[in-house]
Amino acid sequence: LQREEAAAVFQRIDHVGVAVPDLDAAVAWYEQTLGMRCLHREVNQEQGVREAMMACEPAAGGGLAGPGGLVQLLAPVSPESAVARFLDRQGPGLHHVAYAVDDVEAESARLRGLGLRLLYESARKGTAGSRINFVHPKDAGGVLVELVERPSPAEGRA
Ligand code: V0V
Ligand code: CO
Repeated sequence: LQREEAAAVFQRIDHVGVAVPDLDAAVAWYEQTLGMRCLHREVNQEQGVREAMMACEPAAGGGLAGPGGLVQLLAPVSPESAVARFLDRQGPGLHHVAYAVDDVEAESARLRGLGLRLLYESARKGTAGSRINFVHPKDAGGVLVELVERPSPAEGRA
């Protein structure tokens, strides 16, 4: 793998995921204590989460890709969800790092070709119309790595 090639596909950090037991309490804490803003809330049944996207500063243009970066607060929707298991095992805290890529299927295939385990055969629905897949934390230095393909502006903002 060429370093230039890897740098070209992992474009930037899209967001950092944080597991929390109580979403409303966490949103209030990030707003009131850290001065961050909640840009978006969503329930994703397939991923088993209620989530909130918090921005470090008012995003230029109001989009989800604010220049100050995003923290995704994740609370479980059921005791069987991945985030519930995480909270049971290690308590609240850093859960994943998500990187923006142009083409989540192509990037998943490239990483699979290097022998990394991708969690899904094909990308699934993520926040705000994005397509997502994950690299297993055991194949990524102990970090759950998310790949995010944002919808093009034309199809986005559903
Ligand atoms: C588990 N492990 C982790 C981890 N979760 N290590 C780092 N970060 C995490 N988040 C470790 C765990 O401590 C074990 O280590 C090992 O991996 C295997 O654990 P396991 O018993 O198989 O753990 P499970 O059953 O909890 O499964 C882990 C995976 C699961 C990653 C496979 O959490 C999963 O399917 N995640 C993908 C879906 C997800 O996380 N959705 C929520 C975000 P030892 O003890 O063996 O050393 S949704 C989202 O981000 C959205 C919607 C979005 O951004 O748009
Ligand atoms: Co995420």
